[in-house]
Amino acid sequence: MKQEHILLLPVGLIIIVGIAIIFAGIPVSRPNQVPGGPTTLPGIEVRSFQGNDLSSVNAFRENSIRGPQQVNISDYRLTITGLVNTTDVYTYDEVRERYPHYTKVVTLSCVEGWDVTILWEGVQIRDLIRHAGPDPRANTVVFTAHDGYTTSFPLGYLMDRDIIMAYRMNNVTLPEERGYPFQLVAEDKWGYKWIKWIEKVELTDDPTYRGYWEQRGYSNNGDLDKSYSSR
Ligand SMILES: Nc1nc2c(c(=O)[nH]1)N[C@H]1C(S)=C(S)[C@@H](COP(=O)(O)O)O[C@H]1N2
Ligand SMILES: [Mo]
Repeated sequence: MKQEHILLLPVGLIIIVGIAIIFAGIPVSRPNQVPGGPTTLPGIEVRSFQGNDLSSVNAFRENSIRGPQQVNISDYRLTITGLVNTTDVYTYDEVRERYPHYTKVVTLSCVEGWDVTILWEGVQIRDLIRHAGPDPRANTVVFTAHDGYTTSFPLGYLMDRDIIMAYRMNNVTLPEERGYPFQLVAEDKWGYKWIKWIEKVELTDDPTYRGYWEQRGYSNNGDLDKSYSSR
């Protein structure tokens, strides 16, 4: 009896060491790992970033003119056209693969009195406009969305600043009701300038163009630090 007990220790150790050797030899998969960088796992919404508390991607009031739009991504095309050297037409993947990505925490404020602070990720719209090559006569950019919504900006606002066209918010893909595939992060502008479900970006020489809400009494510049009423 005594001898059997003494044998248990080395036998147990051999089994444990054996299991450890087997597991050490099995390669562990590391998705999306950048050498030396963190492993990014998709699908988890972040709620704070560099000291900023972020709103949830679900903390919005859905008040779009025709409700949430369902964009079929295999049919989806983004067109940059109008007063440009060449009209560019992109698929969803082409936009994300061909241009550098940027992230930024920006607050969206709606004229209804609510706001949300979100970590946005996307491409800079000026990179796409530059690629199309603005004609010297162009001074205005009109955006059109899947629901027929439109809004416009001075060309200078989009070219002189870091204006993001977002495809992710808080590290998750834009949900359908938040503008999938793309929403413009129109910094320092009222929420009605943050066009969702963007399909067309058209350069024009008509600074008097008025978008959907702008035709209904909201200011054309949409500047946050000014009244949104154009009357
Ligand atoms: N295509 C489209 N974009 C739109 C709208 C819309 O009705 N259609 N509403 C605008 C308004 S008034 C606001 S406040 C913001 C709200 O964005 P959210 O729905 O993601 O919160 O979207 C803007 N972009
Ligand atoms: Mo709004």
